[in-house]
Amino acid sequence: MKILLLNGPNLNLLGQRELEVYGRTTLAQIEAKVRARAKKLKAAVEFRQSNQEGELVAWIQEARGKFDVIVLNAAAYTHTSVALRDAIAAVGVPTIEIHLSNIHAREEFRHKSLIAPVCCGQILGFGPNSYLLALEAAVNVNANPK
Ligand code: CA2
Repeated sequence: MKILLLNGPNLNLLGQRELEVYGRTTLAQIEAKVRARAKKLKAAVEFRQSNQEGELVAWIQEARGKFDVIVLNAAAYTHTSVALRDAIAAVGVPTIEIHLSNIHAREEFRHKSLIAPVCCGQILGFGPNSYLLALEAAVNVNANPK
């Protein structure tokens, strides 16, 4: 099982700013936890972050034939990006949407996810644990076909 875990804009700042919203854990620390859990689950994980929408679109497109599942924290692009939504819809690789925070308990503009309808599910609101829960979902993604 090969999992592509993508992180969107500003997530490189985790643990450095807005500690009251996103906590003290850095993205590198999340990656280390993800790698440890993936090893236990016998899954291979590629972990990437980009601040550029086009780079995220390219990575999603390139996942076809290389990865079994995409786990995506699209960050602010969740709420704005038709390009990411179209890439997910086109790629044919099951994609799991994740967020650290509960976007529905925050500002109104965060309540809408443009990517949710083309993802197989959402995991949100559990802080860094959202990433670990998503790994569990990813390795079982074919066990619950629609
Ligand atoms: O809760 C999440 O995981 C989000 O995807 C995080 C995004 C936000 O735009 C989404 O609505 C929900 C923001 C990521 C930016 O993270 C920062 C971390 C530290 C300082 C500033 C931003």
